[in-house]
Amino acid sequence: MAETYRPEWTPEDADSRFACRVMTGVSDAKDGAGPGRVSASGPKALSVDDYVDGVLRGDRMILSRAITMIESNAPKHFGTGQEIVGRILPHSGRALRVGITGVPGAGKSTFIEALGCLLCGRGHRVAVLAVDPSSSVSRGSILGDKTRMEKLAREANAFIRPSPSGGTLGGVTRKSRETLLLCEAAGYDVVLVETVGVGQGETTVRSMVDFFLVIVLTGAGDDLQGIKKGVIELADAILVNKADGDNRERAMVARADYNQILHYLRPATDGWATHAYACSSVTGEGIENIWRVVLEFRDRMKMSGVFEKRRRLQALAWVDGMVDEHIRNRMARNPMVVARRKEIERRVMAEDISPTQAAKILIDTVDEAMSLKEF
Ligand SMILES: Nc1nc2c(ncn2[C@@H]2O[C@H](COP(=O)(O)OP(=O)(O)O)[C@@H](O)[C@H]2O)c(=O)[nH]1
Ligand SMILES: [Mg+2]
Repeated sequence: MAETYRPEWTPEDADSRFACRVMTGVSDAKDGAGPGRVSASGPKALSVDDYVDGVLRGDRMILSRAITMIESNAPKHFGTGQEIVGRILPHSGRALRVGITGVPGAGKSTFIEALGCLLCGRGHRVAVLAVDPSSSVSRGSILGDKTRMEKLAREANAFIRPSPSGGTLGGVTRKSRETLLLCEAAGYDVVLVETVGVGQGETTVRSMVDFFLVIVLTGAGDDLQGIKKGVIELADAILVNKADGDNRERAMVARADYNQILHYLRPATDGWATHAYACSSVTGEGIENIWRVVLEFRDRMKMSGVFEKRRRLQALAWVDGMVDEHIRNRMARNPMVVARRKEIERRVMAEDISPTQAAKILIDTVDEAMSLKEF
């Protein structure tokens, strides 16, 4: 019974002497973990078949564990994760995918809760995902404030999943995309993807959703400066939130201002004119209307073929992303490349060689490793 396993947080370069090994415990229902909860000794290992069947059945516990597998940075989980994704892929693609961005405090989580509850009430199954490529640096997780979605979290037809933490931008992007596909295979027909309006979040999310919504605020005078023009250009709709109480009038003014600006911008989606709308995520006013806009977008873009074409292009970007990530991981793990990289770092810092020379040396090392099939 001396079975051990290598925990996910074991450093990637740790060899067999790495001290930390975890004993596989004994599952015991009497440990107080309660039904449906993972006991302290850890969950029972599942086969790929178990994962696939569980996800397709809509089993939330298994869906969560499959996502954890996909998010794992441990090389041995990667293969299993990819196998699961490959198997569920034919069952994915059926949800309407909506990305939501906005500066912190704009009301994204509150809006998602209001919209999510509305949609659950209409019989939809709603998955909420978060993408935060900056979290590895800032350690701030946007759905860490899950409490803000208390009502939605209680809905049997809602599934809420925070952002995968750590890893490269490419890694976070792939993991989020694959999580989205798993949710679809599990029967969620609306996927809402939240991202913070900082860093690479918006472009990442734009690359995996059908409709992209930018939530904005009215504020003291600087209404329109607060938001990057580049983000507005990605939007299929601008939503001025917090249009309630004293703020209602100002929200209407901001909406009109945004509409004026949008008039001069190239729309994000061919054949669709991006407009600004107002809502209150607290009173619920305007929430139904924005959903109507999303549905109209879906119907019209499906009719014109733009919807399908965007999805194909996104699939292609996914392929490129996976290859990039794979190559990066290989580089990070290859002993030859790692050793050379350390040496280069020293020499560049000492201005002993130029960045161009340094890059050439490293590239040659990668080429050499590849030809030795060590890569
Ligand atoms: N009055 C009002 N407050 C709101 C509205 N939406 C969000 N808020 C508040 O704004 C704050 C930030 O909201 P949150 O959803 O966490 O923003 P996020 O950072 O974009 O996710 C919270 O205190 C919310 O209660 C709204 O429509 N009206
Ligand atoms: Mg939030």
